[in-house]
Amino acid sequence: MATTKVKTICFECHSRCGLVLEVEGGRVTAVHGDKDHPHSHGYSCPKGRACMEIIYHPDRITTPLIKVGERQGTRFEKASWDDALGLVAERLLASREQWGAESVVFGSGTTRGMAPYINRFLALFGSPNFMAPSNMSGGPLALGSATTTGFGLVDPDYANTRCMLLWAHNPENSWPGLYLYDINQGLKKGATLIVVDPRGTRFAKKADHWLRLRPGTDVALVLSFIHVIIENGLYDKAFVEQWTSGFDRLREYVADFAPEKVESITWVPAGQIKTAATVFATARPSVVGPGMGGVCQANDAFDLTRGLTILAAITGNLEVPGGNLNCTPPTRKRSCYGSDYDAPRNLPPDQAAKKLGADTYPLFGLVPIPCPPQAVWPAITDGKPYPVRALGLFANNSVCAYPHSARVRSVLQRLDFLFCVDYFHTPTTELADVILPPAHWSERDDVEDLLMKNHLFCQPKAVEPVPECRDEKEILIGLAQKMGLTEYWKSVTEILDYRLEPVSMTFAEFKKTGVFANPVEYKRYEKTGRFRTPSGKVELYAEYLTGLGIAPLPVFREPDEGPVSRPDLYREYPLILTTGGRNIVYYHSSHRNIPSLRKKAPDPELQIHPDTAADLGVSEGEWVYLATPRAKVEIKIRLFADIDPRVVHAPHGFWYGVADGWRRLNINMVTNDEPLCPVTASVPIKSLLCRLEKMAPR
Ligand SMILES: Nc1nc2c(c(=O)[nH]1)N[C@H]1C(S)=C(S)[C@@H](COP(=O)(O)OP(=O)(O)OC[C@H]3O[C@@H](n4cnc5c(=O)[nH]c(N)nc54)[C@H](O)[C@@H]3O)O[C@H]1N2
Ligand SMILES: Nc1nc2c(c(=O)[nH]1)N[C@H]1C(S)=C(S)[C@@H](COP(=O)(O)OP(=O)(O)OC[C@H]3O[C@@H](n4cnc5c(=O)[nH]c(N)nc54)[C@H](O)[C@@H]3O)O[C@H]1N2
Ligand code: SF4
Ligand SMILES: [Mo]
Repeated sequence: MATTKVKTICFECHSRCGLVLEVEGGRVTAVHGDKDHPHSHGYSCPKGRACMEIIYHPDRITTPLIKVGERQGTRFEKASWDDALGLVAERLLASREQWGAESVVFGSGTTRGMAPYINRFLALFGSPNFMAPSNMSGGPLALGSATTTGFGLVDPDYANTRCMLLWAHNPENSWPGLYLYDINQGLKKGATLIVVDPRGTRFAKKADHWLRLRPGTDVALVLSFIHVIIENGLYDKAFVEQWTSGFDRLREYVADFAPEKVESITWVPAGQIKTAATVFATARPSVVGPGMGGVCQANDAFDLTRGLTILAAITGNLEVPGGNLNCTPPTRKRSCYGSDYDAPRNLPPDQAAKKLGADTYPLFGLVPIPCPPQAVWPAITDGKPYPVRALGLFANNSVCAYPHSARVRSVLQRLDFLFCVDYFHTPTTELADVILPPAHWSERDDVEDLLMKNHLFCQPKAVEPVPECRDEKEILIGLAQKMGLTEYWKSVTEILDYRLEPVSMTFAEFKKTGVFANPVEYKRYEKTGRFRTPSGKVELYAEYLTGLGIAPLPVFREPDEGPVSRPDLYREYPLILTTGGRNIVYYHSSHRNIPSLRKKAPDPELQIHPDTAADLGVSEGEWVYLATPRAKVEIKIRLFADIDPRVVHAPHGFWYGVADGWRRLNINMVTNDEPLCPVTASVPIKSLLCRLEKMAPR
């Protein structure tokens, strides 16, 4: 049989490597890395290589399903697309009729590129409410850096740097296709590596300087870096003078964060703080590489991301080769999170103002960032600030992904109507009234530009969808038609041509080249004469934020559930718990049902120092209960010497294959969803308290 090869973009994770799929008889038969891809350079990981197991999985949902019998039950019957979409349309329209358009929320997990299509739909329907976990992912980073410099700190130029500072970031597991090649280039050329991480990841262990901090104390540490740099006159004086505002206020403020004092807060020896800060400031160009887990999952996430941005700024590393670049996707307003589609921006002001979260978190009303799930829950349970009665979830396992799972599950049960779009059954789809089966990324045409530096990629489908799965864009088109949203796009081609308009290409034309890049611009502020901030300068002291009730300088806040804030609780729960360090074989709660991947990491494993394990009388491979004030879960002991004896780490996303797995194995049963970061709604899932309890032998 003839084999064809299709170059496309993988979407098993956000790295979006270039892959070449071999196709035979209409099926994907082999997968290779694409050597020509400008980021991944031929790399592929086990998840991407396992995509055939996903596409042709015996459990894949391949027809629409409608719940029958008890609403709290789990019985579904196969339905036609016409009937399923008809039912969804009817229920959404009924909700709008009774409670207003804002009572309907569409949500997505890591969005899988769906944000534009969902937002446009919502705008035409009349709801400002697109929900996503940006508040525990890239959102705080975007907000903290954009309020300081006018752009996100998301484009580190690792390949050309002399010093890389990986802060709460383990790109080897989390973003290999996007960053690994560049990092290795930089390291080969002799760049110094600094890693700030409570765990000895492979990168931490090979770093020149590994700062093993107490989880959740990052803001104190970054303020101490800034202290050392200012105190010793190591900042870029010309840049600070010309391009920043509020330097004197910053200098005065950080005087209080001497390394000796910060050592007692962060557990990082003062000498190490001084050395790392000095190396970072003097190596130049240096680059800050912020993670999205560690820096975006804390009660002071906004302050941390601001602090990191200030660090890059005062050392003269903004928009310079080897520093933190300011890349713009070629499609600009029509990029993945572009303002073109943003539902609130396309609604009348009074309707836009209803965006959930905007009243509590003022910045959310100003920028195209999704509603935090934690702002949606009270609307479902208590009708606050108004009732939300219907929810549609695209690529999101809310019950397992979001903190405090028991609460999330009971919130979802309170809805009048829930529909889910997912490849597989999950503890979330179980609660749905309707389940719709989406096409896999290899089965759908799309364009990719979220966090793709200055690139835009074509993702042509390699094969037709497994019958009767459907491209989610077509699902939305079908739904729009049923609901009379006549202004919605009419075909996938029309959608993709629309997105490509800014680069003057049609999708058919783009397929021939596959990649489009804008040239990287350096020091754009010199050409325009300003940073895109209210003062036109880098806001070291952001006076304008005080008007929104936000502190003008980054404030360190102790983790609310930690040894310092809650000594009482610490006596009962004497271990600090951090969660969700990425594993290369899994994407969040996905992939546990893929045999080749599960084999590599079959169980949730608690990383714990051998001395602590010995003290507690637990040993390698033993199953124990991990308890927090909320609940307890089952987890397997994995001795791990490269962690402070007072800290443990638990992975997230386990549930599959065990009866009641969402309750028994899922770490989010024990995490908390309050109190949140008051500016970004970030959730504190990287620093909590826990204890271990012995289990009767199995
Ligand atoms: N404790 C703890 N919890 C965390 C984190 C942590 O660090 N610690 N991290 C958080 C973060 S940063 C995030 S972003 C969230 C992510 O949370 P989610 O995005 O909800 O997580 P996933 O498990 O990747 O995806 C959910 C579902 O999407 C389905 N899916 C995959 N691809 C597609 C597709 O193309 N279309 C459709 N319709 N479905 C698809 C999968 O089958 C899966 O069931 O988790 C958060 N949860
Ligand atoms: N394979 C795989 N890749 C993924 C994902 C996945 O689920 N699987 N998820 C994707 C998503 S949505 C996201 S948001 C990114 C996240 O990407 P990253 O932020 O790079 O990933 P994490 O592993 O969550 O966190 C990075 C490191 O932070 C450390 N850390 C934990 N607590 C703290 C702390 O308090 N302070 C500091 N400084 N460090 C801490 C952890 O030990 C970990 O090694 O990954 C993306 N890539
Ligand atoms: S790292 Fe793996 S899953 Fe992620 S895009 Fe690359 S091949 Fe796909
Ligand atoms: Mo994320």
